[in-house]
Amino acid sequence: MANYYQPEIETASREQILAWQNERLVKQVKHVWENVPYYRKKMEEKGVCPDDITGVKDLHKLPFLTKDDLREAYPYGLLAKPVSDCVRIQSTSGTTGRRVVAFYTQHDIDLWEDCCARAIVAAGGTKDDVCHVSYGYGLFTGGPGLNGGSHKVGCLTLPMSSGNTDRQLQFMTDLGSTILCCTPSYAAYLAESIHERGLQDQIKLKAGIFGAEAWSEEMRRDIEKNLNIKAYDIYGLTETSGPGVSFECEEQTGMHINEDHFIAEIIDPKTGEVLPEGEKGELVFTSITKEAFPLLRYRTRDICVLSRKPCSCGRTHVKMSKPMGRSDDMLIVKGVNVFPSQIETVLLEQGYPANYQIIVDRVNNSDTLEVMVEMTPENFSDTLGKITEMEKQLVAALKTMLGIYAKVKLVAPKTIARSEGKAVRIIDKRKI
Ligand code: DLL
Repeated sequence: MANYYQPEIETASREQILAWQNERLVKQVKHVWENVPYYRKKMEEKGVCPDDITGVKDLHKLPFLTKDDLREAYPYGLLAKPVSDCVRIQSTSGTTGRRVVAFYTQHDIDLWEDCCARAIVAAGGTKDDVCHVSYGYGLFTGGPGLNGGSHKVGCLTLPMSSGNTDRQLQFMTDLGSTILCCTPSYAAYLAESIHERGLQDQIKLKAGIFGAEAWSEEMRRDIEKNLNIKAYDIYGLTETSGPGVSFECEEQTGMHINEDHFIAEIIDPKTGEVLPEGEKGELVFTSITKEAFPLLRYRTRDICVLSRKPCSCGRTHVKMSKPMGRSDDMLIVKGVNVFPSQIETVLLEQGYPANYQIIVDRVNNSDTLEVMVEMTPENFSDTLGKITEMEKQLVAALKTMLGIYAKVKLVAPKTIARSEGKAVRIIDKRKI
């Protein structure tokens, strides 16, 4: 028998959900029109005003919002409430140029935490659970989001953050953690560490809530087997609050989108045309309850499929498939968003040419990032010590830019194959 955190919402009739969406969308459009000059200008440019939006059927009339808009309006240009009404920011990893800062009122945080609480309850969580949160805390939304959800459910919350595996395992065994929240790659790594240390018998985990990066069904089976748990997917992005935009139920056949807070559309990424249900395309979200940082028709760049097939769990909210890729060149490595342009910026700053290749792989369930770079005729060296020194400098500069370790391999000038068409900059060997 399924458990719900907010049963009347999670199992509401389709008519009820549409009624909520219609009413909230109209209100949200007025809110941004009145409070965000940036939005008003975009709407005026498209010849739309709030009176044109009478419900979800008119959504397609609104302009799209993109990451470029967020960058242009950075930092306060899309804020729809006075700063004095905001109580928190969260942000994505990335350089200043790419950074996304999301703002929250206390009400926004409250609703976000409800969404995360729904995910925890769907994974079997109750107030008797010990919820071990190993997503990063701080600017990243993973830790704070699941932490808040866990409080709402009433679980004993362990705000572990990521890293320090010995400490993770000590708390997990001493306090009897029953639900693990982290990236799937970290879950796989923790599973391996548990087996290496022979701690299997001391682990009480029953469920895991894993997201923030792509993971395959194969990886799910491995984690479930190695940790002896049921592994649930969770999706979200900083722009729309963070984790909890959608989450898996016990059926494990896609993630229910919290449609009382977000309207989802699938569009053709090339033409922007809205696609019918069941077709694969780019996911677009409109947040209809957020006060401080509302998004109208935000293009996520995540490619997926929506399904309204009835779900055996009793939830009525639409399901999205696992994201199957992206319509831009963003890579997610160890849960961190990496743009090839960031890597290129570092290389050019350090005096290297833009002849490079980024190789991403998954070794022992953990992502690896390697950058192969050509030396220039000027800085070329065939002395091992000198090359090692140059590689070290680049590793440090990349770490500063990306926040994660990237292995660097320097090669002789003109070694990397030139392509006749678009340069092949990224080789992603992960099977997803
Ligand atoms: O990753 C929020 C999050 C935290 C989600 C914890 C789930 C758990 P960002 O750092 O802004 O936010 O990255 C958002 O990550 O557009 C997707 O491309 C990817 N992503 C998030 N969840 C999943 C998932 C958080 N379950 C970007 N499967 C999104 C595949 C995911 N990709």
